[in-house]
Order: sequence, then C-alpha cells, then structure tokens
Amino acid sequence: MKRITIAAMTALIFITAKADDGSRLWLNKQRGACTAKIETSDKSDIAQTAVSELAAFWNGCDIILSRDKSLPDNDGFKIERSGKNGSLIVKARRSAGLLYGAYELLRMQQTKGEIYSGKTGQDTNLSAADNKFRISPSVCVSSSSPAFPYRILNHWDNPDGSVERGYAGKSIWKWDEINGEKGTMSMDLKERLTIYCRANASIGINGSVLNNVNASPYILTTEYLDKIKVIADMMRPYGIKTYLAVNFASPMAAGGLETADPADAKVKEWWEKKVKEIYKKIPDFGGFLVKANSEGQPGPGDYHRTHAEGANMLAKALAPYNGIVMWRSFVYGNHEGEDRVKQAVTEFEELDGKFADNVILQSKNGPLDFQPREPYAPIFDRMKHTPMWVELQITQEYLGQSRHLVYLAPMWKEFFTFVSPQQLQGIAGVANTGDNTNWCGHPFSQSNWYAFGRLAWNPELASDSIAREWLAQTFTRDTAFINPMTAVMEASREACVDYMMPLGLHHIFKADHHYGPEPDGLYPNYPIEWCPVYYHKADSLGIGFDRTRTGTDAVGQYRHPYDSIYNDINACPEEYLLWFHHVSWDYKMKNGKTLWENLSAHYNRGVDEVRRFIGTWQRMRPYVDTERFMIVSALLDHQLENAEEWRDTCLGYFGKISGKIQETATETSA
Ligand code: GCW
Repeated sequence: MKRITIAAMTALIFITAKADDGSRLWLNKQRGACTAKIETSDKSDIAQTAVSELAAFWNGCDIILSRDKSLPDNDGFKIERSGKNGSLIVKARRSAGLLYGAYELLRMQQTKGEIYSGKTGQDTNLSAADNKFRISPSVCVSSSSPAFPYRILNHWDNPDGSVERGYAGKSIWKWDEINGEKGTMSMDLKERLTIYCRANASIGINGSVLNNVNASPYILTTEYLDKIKVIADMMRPYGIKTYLAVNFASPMAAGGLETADPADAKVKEWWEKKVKEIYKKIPDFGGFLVKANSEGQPGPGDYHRTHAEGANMLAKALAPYNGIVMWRSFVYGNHEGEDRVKQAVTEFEELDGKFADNVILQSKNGPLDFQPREPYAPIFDRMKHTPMWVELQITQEYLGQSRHLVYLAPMWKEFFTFVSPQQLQGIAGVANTGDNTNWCGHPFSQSNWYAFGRLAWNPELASDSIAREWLAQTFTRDTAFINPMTAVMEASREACVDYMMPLGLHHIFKADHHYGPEPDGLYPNYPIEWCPVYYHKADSLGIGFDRTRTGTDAVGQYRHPYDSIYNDINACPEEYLLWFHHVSWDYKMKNGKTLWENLSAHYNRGVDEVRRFIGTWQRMRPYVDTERFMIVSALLDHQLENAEEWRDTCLGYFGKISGKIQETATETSA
C-alpha cells in the first residue's frame, strides 16, 4: 500500500500555492455595471465601505442605507422595499449593520441571481433562465441580527512568519512590508488584506486576534505596535477590531522586569503603561487573548496566583478603555495523574464568579483538543457566573489539515445541540488562512472559514444551506453541481470520523504533526497525555477509555441527564462509546454485531465514502474550471490513500491486540 509522505505532497501544495489571486473566495467576482443610486447620510468609514461595495458589485435597484435608532442596539439590519419605485432601504442601528445588510444583498444577488424588485404586478413572469431573482413583494425583504456580539478569528501566526497549525503557507501579516513609522504597507499587502477584510465582513466577522496564543512577547514592542496600528487602521472601515494574544511573561521578556507576578506593583504598572500605549495608537483596540500555564506557557500559576488573579490584573488595565480579556481554559498537565479531559473543570470551577466583568473564559468545544468528534466540554455546564465563549478550530489540525475535504459545519452544529448559543457571549475560530494564493490550501477548506462566520452570525442556519450558499458563490449556481457537492460536503465530516477514529476513539495521531495514525504511539520522552496508547487503552479484552463513575469519573462533570447517559454503556450514544467506556471486543452493539465488527465496518465505510466523493467529483468536471478540478481531484486521491492508511494501520494494530487480526486479513472494502 502506498504511503503518502509529507514530501510527496509538496508538489500538490505548490500547485495550490499559485492558484489564484483571492477572487476565488466566495466574494463577488464580477464588478457590476451599477447604474443604481446608492445613498446614505451616514458619513462613517464603515457606512462608506457599504456604499462602495454596493457601487462596485450591485446590479439591482436603488438602495438607501439608513441608520435607525428604533432598532435594537446590535449589528443587525433590516432590508425593506421603500415604496412604489421599487427601491430598497437597508436600516440598521449601527453603521456596521448597514455594512452587513449590504453584504446580505450581495449574497442574495450572487446565490440567486440579479435581484429584481419591480412594482407589484410588474415582475411576475421571470424564469430561472432570466438569471433574475424577484424579491418578495412583502415590505420586509430580510431582517437579521447576530447571535453573538463577538465573532472573532484567532490567528495562530507568529512574528517570524510561521503559522502554528497553519496549512496554507506562511502568515498573511507580512511584517516587513509594513512601515510602522510612516503608517504604510506595500501595495501587494494592501490588496491582499483588503480581500481578507471584505471576506470577513461579508460573513459578519468583527474581530481578529492577529497572533498566536503561544505568544511572542515581542508583539508588544513599540516596533510591532506601530505596524499593528497600520493593520488596525485598515480593518476598521470593515468593522473588524484588532486584538492581540499576549504572553503573560511579557513584562520580563519585553519590559526587562524580574518578575511577571500579577500582584507585583511594577508588573501592574508595566501592563497599564503598555495598554495606554496601545490605545493611543489604536483607540478601539479590542483586548488580549491569553494562554496561561498551558503547554509550557507562562502564567500566574508560576507565582502561585490563580487564573482569576492573572486575568483580573490584565482586565483592570484594559477596563478604562472598554477592552476585554479572553482567558483560555485549555489547560492540562498541572494535575498529575488526573484524566486530561477533566482538568479544565478542576482548575476553573472554583474560580467561577471570581473573574472581573471584562474577562471572558474561552473554551474549546470539546474537553480534549479539536478531535474529529468529541462530546461537548462540560466546562460549559459548570461555569455559572463567568461569561463564556467557545473556541472552534477552522484550521483542520486533526481533520486532514489542508489535504482532506472535510466540511466542519456539521461538527459545529453538533456542539450547539448540547451548548445553547444563548449561554455564550462570543465565538472564536482558529483561522485557516495563509499566504497561499487560494488562502486556505484546499479549495474546499475555504468553506470552513465561510461556515464559521455564517454560524457565528446565526447558529440556527442549517449546515447544508451554508454549504449551498458557499458553493453557489465560489463555483456555480448550477444545481447539477450544487446538489451532489452539498451532499459530499455534508457527509465529509462523518467520513473523516469513520476512517480516522470512529465510535469515540480519539487522539491516535502520530506525535506532533497530528496527521497520520499511530495507534501504538508511546513516547518515553513526552508526557503520557501526548501518547495515543493512553487514549484508546486497547488490550486483549477490549478498547476504550473508562471515564465512568468507576473509571476516571469524567462523566460526573456533565449536567444531568448527560452524566447518567454517558455513564451507562447501554444508554451512551455509540458515537461516544469508546470515549467513555472500556468495551469488550465481543460486546454486542445495537445492530446485533460485535464491537470489533462495528469498528471494522466504520473504518471501511469511511474509506468507501471517500471513494464515493471521488466518483461525484469526477462527474463535476463540466461545472468547474480545469485548475480547481485538477487540484481537488489530486487532493481527493490523496485523501483516499490516507483513509486507507488509517483503516489498515488501526485495524491492523487493534486486530493484533484483540486477536481478531485473522478476521480482517480478507476484509477490505469493495
Ligand atoms: O492541540 C494543541 C495544538 C497546539 C496549540 C494548542 C492550543 C497553539 O496542537 O499547536 O497551540 O492546542 O490550543 O493552545
């Protein structure tokens, strides 16, 4: 069986790297011959962006953009017909709402055809072939407001241009192309970042943390802050606020102090001065994101202070300027011997209610680490007095990176069936952007950036309708393409779970790069939490991690009734079975077959699904340009080889341990 190495993929990545100039994002491609009048009395830069976007891309009737104080104070908008002449009026309380309303219209135009809004009775004979879409004759055309006030991308970009878990080239921030003193950037960078801003604003993203949570202290030096100001100035007219990830030990590394103890007066003073300096340059700066005492990062724990003491010290410095602190709960390794998935609750629950008002606890959707499937993180159940938001990972660290077609919206929707959006104040997505000319590496990885924004705006949207929107805007509106490809996207996440880690298996990735399988991984020089054998616990009797009441009792962290459902092997949903239970190989599952038989069937199903995706894609040739057709074809072939590798490696290893290996020797998929 062929094994694809990282080196062998370089050629493929090279192809994607020279693919296009960004116009193949979902954004409007053709400048319209806009004859419509676009008017607003709102002089703000954001409203002017709305006007210029419409002027450039709108093909329909006249539009008025109008601020309306009677609307609720959020980023929402209303689009109405303004009367007899068939023009439209976008109403919003805030300027940002006008911008989002403008993009809503452009999205309608791009997904449905030229918007036509004639006088009632005038426009009844339009057919699909006219490529026109007659908006509803009712007064209100569209009305929408975001579920979360904070909709933020988290970039894991380092000042040296590398990107942690980035699979689409180098960082999009070209620091050496920004002249902080003069307040300028190169034309190339400006063009590129303009596309970035338009793409984000078009899906409602209103904040960007520019740098990695494993933060370099040097991001806070004046040299960088001057450059960051240039980026902030450029993002502001698109309604995007600038945030920074900070290293808790910055006062030492960047300020020359001997300590970063949050109780130390000099430390407090250093942060206060630094914050003042930032706001002088960037008056609407958003705030700090902090990864503290996690995976070797410094934090208040280094001085026997709590997370709350650390976060509150920063919060106090930011409060006068309305800045916020996004403090991450992704911690483990501080509680020797405790099940890793329990450690966030152990560490944070006792601090509930002790955080300052402008601190938000940011938690990953699952309790482990962005696996293809995890149960929801019970910290969302446990923190009752602390504002929370969820961190989703758009970059596919554990889902085939930029080489597998895996559409993540179904996974994020799954999370929202357990944790209500109403419980959350914000949503953060770890970005998958890079300097590859197609932005995200895999042409379909863009759909995850798009879906993140759309769900951040409205988590009620169905994942398939987001996929349809994205396909229509990115490829073609032809339903002969959209229908089958929506089905592929919708099935792709479950396929990935099946060929990588079905039935609740998790973290059996090769050490560090998190791409291929390594079920026998046990690394003497690394913490046990980084070793696959710690997670699947396969032995001659069975497989799975016993997290029941009599095991590690991770189930005990869940709200009722999930605590008892997950605890009971017969009630536990089978997709989480091996997450919560150590199960005998011959255990009879709901379909009457044994665990081993089901495990084999899932792995084979995953591989078969990818084969099916390839078949569908081959039939899409007439609808796609040759370049993207070839790239996706090559990537899907590669995905199939990887899926086979996952299946063969995992079933081979588990088959041997269980003594079932003979049964698999002949068992290959059709
Ligand atoms: O799983 C880990 C990733 C790290 C990442 C960390 C985190 C930024 O492998 O690369 O570091 O999660 O979320 O902090």
